[in-house]
Amino acid sequence: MSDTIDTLLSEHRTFPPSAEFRAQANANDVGIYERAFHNPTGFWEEWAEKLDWFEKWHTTVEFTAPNAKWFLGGKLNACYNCVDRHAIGDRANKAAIIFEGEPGDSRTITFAEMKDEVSRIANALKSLGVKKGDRVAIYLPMVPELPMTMLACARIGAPHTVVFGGFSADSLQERCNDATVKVIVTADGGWRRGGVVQLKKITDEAMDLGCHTVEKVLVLERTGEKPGPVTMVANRDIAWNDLVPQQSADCPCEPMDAEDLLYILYTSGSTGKPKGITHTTGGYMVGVSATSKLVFDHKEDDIHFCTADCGWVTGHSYITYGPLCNGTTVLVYEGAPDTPDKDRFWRIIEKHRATILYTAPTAIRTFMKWGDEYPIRCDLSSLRLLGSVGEPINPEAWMWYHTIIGAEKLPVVDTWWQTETGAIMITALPGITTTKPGSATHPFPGIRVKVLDEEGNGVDVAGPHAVNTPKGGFLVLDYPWPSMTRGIYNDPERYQKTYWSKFPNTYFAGDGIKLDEEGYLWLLGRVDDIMLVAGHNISTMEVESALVDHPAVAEAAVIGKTHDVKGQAIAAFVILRSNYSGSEELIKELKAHVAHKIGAIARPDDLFLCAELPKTRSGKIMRRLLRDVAEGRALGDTTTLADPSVVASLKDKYENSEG
Ligand code: 6R9
Repeated sequence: MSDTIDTLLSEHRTFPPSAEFRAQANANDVGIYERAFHNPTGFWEEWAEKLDWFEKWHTTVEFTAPNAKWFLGGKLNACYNCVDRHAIGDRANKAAIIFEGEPGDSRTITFAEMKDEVSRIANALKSLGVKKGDRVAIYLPMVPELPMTMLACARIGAPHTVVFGGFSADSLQERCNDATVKVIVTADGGWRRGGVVQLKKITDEAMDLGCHTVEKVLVLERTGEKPGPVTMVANRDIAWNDLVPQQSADCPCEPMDAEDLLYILYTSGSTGKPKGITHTTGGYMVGVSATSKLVFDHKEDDIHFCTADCGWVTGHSYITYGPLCNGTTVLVYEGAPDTPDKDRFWRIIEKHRATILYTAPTAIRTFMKWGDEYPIRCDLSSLRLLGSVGEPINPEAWMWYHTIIGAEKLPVVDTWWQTETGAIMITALPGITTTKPGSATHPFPGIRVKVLDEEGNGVDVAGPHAVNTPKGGFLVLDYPWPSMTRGIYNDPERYQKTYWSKFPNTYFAGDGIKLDEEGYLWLLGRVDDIMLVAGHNISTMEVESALVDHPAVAEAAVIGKTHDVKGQAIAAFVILRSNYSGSEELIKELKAHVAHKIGAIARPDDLFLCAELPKTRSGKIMRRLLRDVAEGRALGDTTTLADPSVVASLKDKYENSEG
């Protein structure tokens, strides 16, 4: 990105909160921004007061970039805050987790039952030799035992590292070795699209590759006889059922220092080995509980359905730690959104009367592609708030979410954050913010964002202030916040280099962003993806949104392809909605549509219709691989792809087409 990002698309639709929603909202006074801006430390302290501490902190924050410490001297336990304090009194018999398995089985676990079960798991881990400070890898399907094992680790002060159940033996091995893991908790398998992901078999492969520090493997039974009994290695593998149910339901919560490690979560990054992002206890819990309460407006009877897997940070912060810390019921689903049919999410909402839905743009665009009939035939009347996370949400996807799922009345909060930030950083507050489709709106109270150009000049943004100096550039943060990562596990140099070296004493998020004249923030995607076309910076996001704006288009991915004259030319990969079929005319029409929406400069040179796009396992489009396809190169690293065959067949078809 050379200087600032040209801002080409504009969006004029606005959606103020309804009077009804505003009246009942946890945050409905815009003064919250001003107060937090003038005294961010005081703002976070107020949220810290709502946690249960064994010992109060003496110093709220110490920050010397890149190292922050929060709530120094304070002692608390994350599991105590998520479980024990709700397991007494009125909430004891309230559902903590409502679980829906892919085959259709469901279970409800109350806070009181959860306290007993988490304590048994914690005692089982202790019996396997896990002590405070030891690392535990969790390689489980999305069943209640996954968040419960995370909490059991937190209970005894053993940092966990959750490895997504779709990752390979190599990935599991690499993570176990980097984190010098002592125990792996896994399952025989997990259900996915009617089949079984054989987690124990993959764990065995990882062990054969060499997980040098792993002593024991605890194996939950989930899929049973399918596809057959697992092999248990003597003196290493222990069946969950032979160990956990026999344990005492009494296990004290270890008093942890606010700065003690709570977990490590690996993020892949586009190149290089995965980074072990660390989070500590006090600041992280303050960040996730405050944002859960204000962004999702959690109330006592809410049922929070977050469709992420606990293998991603979203499942850590907005299934396990944030909602449960506030005593909110979470709805957990194990499987795929199209099993047995494409209405599964909507059936789950209908069945369990979910009130809040938090999902990703990739899912929303997939639902748009499948057609409206699936949600329309289900009763979604229990919903009262919708959230989005993971990628920029195109205005048309936002509108579909609002109209079809939200019945044109529910607030939509688009939340920008990262594994590294721990908690939501840029978002609407549903009782305060007038939203614009496609904009994540404003920094959360207490958060200060900067939009900087290449020279380091730019503007500060805190709260919803109207500005008359729109600006495009890099999203950075130079003010500490409680849930920020404490660094890359065992690699402070890489941490400094990756995030803190582009601008002095400033956290570089790696995303492009623009601030419009009304003070709204628009995420433009990863800066590595931004295109330079005939001297103009054009974000992939803007061209993709112009394409998705066309009624025939369900999903689009746009990249800059090397061009002799223009520097880069735009190539677009487009998935049509299910009721459209491709033709030369449609391709021409789509190119013209982009030129009409944005300007001739953004007209794609190539537009290629395809059935699928290469995505990471968490659903983010991998544009780097599309650049390889468009430029006729051998494909780069495809190990983080959900389905490597997608890009291989795309390459094949692309090379045999006119483009
Ligand atoms: C929570 C999560 C972080 C990256 C981030 C950005 C993209 C996430 C977004 C968004 C635009 C949003 N991202 N939320 N982009 N609008 N609302 O996804 O964490 O997996 O670490 O990814 O995701 O590019 O930098 P993580």
